[in-house]
Amino acid sequence: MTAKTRIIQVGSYAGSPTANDRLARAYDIVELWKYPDRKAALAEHGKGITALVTSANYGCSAEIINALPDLKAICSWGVGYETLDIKAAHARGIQVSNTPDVLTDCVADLAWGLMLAGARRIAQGDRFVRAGSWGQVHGGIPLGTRVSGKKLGIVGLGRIGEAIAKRGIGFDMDVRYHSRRQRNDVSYGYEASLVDLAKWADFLVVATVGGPGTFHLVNKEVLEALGPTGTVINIARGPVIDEAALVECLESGKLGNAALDVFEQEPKVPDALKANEKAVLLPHIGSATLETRKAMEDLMVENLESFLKTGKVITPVEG
Ligand code: 8YV
Repeated sequence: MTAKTRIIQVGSYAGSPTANDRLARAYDIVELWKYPDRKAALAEHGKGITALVTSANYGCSAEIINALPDLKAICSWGVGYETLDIKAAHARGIQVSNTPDVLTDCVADLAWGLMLAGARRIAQGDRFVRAGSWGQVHGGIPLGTRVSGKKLGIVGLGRIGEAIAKRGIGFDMDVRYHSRRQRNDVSYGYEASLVDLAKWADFLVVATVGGPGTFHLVNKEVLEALGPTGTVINIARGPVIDEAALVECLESGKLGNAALDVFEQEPKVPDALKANEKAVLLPHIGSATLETRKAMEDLMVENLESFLKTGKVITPVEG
């Protein structure tokens, strides 16, 4: 029997029911999260290790990369990679893979769930019924806002942004977007200024990448431009929105509603948001369906296997 290949696993795949067992069956895993002193663990077990698996939330820092002299591939579970030090990896010729495409539809669906939940007060209505507050009169919570036929602004027209735009057309919405560059392969209206997009839009969906380049891109000025009848939806990364400004705008009535799957300091959610009926709050579940989590796991493992067999990952992160 040949010995199993030793790989490093940065964190436990709690959000992917079979990934830990599947990896453990096929590989000799160094379970990095179990060591209180990661540096010492890497020094003791890292030599000769060529592949590492991680996720969008655990990331892979330059500290880990530098502690692994033989590392050649980092295979991550998740599409976002702002937590992985791509520069440090590429400087050493280390390939990095993520899991694009397989989660696009489910994340776009959740953006829709949030949009409808915020506008039509679905979460608030559910709380109202559970609290036993519903009397005989129809309704009993404040009126919501129509979604169909409204103006949908999308921040970042990548794979997920485009899937959200497509769904907007199904809701007879007028769709425009803002991104660094205008795309010439789509017919949606382009706004070079995010403030102008927010002024125009009824619903502003944040679908851009995270990281320093988009930190607080949606600031007070953008939220105020969206205005008292506007709703901001975020399925991207928490830090893209200035959360303090968001709380202030919701409380002062300068912004209508917020529907959020991501937060600046997950899993911490500001009490002011929890207390606000105009906010819908979810625990980062954009990709959290059985089908998508399985597909993410498969693609992460396929990248790893491909690297070990052919020396090349399948879905490399460029850049
Ligand atoms: C994960 C994600 O749900 O793919 C990503 O970048 O953010 C999500 O798919 C997340 O990493 C879990 O916390």
